[in-house]
Amino acid sequence: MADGNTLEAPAITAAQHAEAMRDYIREGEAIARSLGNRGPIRYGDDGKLHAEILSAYWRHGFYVFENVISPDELAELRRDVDELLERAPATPDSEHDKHGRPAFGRDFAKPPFRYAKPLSDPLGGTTKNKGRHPVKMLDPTPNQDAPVWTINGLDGNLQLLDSCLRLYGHPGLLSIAAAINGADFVPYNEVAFIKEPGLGPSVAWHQDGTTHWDAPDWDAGAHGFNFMAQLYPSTPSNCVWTLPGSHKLGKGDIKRLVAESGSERIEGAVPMVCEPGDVMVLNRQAVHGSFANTSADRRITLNAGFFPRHRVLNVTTEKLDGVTHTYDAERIYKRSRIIALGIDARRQRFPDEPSFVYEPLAAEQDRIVWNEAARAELKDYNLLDMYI
Ligand SMILES: O=C(O)CCC(=O)C(=O)O
Repeated sequence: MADGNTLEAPAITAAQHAEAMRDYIREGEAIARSLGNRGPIRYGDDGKLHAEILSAYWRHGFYVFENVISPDELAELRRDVDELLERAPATPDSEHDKHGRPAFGRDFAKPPFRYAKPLSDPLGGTTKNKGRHPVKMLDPTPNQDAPVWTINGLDGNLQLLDSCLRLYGHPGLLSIAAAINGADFVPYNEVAFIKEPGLGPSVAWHQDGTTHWDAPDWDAGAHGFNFMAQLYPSTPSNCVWTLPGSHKLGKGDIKRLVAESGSERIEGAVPMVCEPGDVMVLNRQAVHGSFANTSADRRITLNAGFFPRHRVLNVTTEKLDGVTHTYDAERIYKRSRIIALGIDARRQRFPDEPSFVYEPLAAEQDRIVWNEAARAELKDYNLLDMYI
């Protein structure tokens, strides 16, 4: 450790990086599988999310819900994401996709595609994202045939792909959001993390929350949670790792954790391994991150995040890009309508599935219809994203 922000590390190859991860992966995966925080969505006699699930979530800060997405829905999501990626600008500033056609998404207010250098760490040890990623991760040298850029994320999933909007209205997932954050839960953003084999960059260790750490009524759920829906195997080499229980301990000292561990491989952290179609819930206060993907396996994760309403109502703060916003009731109402749109989009596609009742908008749900006019309104909805 030279200055506390960077690891003193000589350039290493992707193969050496994978080798360095071997023991860490074996130990971490064994712990992860022994925690008792994975299984299908289950309900108690009261019709609410089973108390055992909630208790395991609050104990560890994450839970893996297995087999949430059916094989057909999963195939649709994968196909849609693949088609979208084919249409992405060939480089961050290009007007054309890699096939020479006009690229998709140049007309959105926020670029829908995020790019990074293969196996790099774009955030660690920088002041980006309000400086919440204090330590730089190892950035192995990519193989010689690697492209200059890799797409490592999407922003505003719900306006990019109808299949994402339909998944957003999933009754099981929304019932989990209500169980964790309360029936008046509030959405904040929907993004995707893409880690292509041999290319996917790291996401340096961090805690998501940026506002409520010193609040007198701070608690283990103060900054909400993220759903992370897995389209491909989420393996110890490509997945998000977390330090179980760290969501309960307040603002952690990541520099110290890395220093004490002697490397970026924080001791006690576990990989949140999932099968395709699983959806995990991760507390935004948990220490978490992902390593450069030097494995042969692709990971694509669809994130959708939610806050408890009372934690965001009338908060004025900077988003990660440094711009200040106030989240008043009007802003929350507009942003929450997207949940009702997702519920209707799903109802149209799966008419036999009981729909979720989103309490804040239950009286209006019948009038919130997914159609071409709603699609036009959805455009640039992510300008209303919120962040605490
Ligand atoms: O998916 C990943 O690699 C990182 C996800 C993450 O850090 C987040 O959602 O905050």
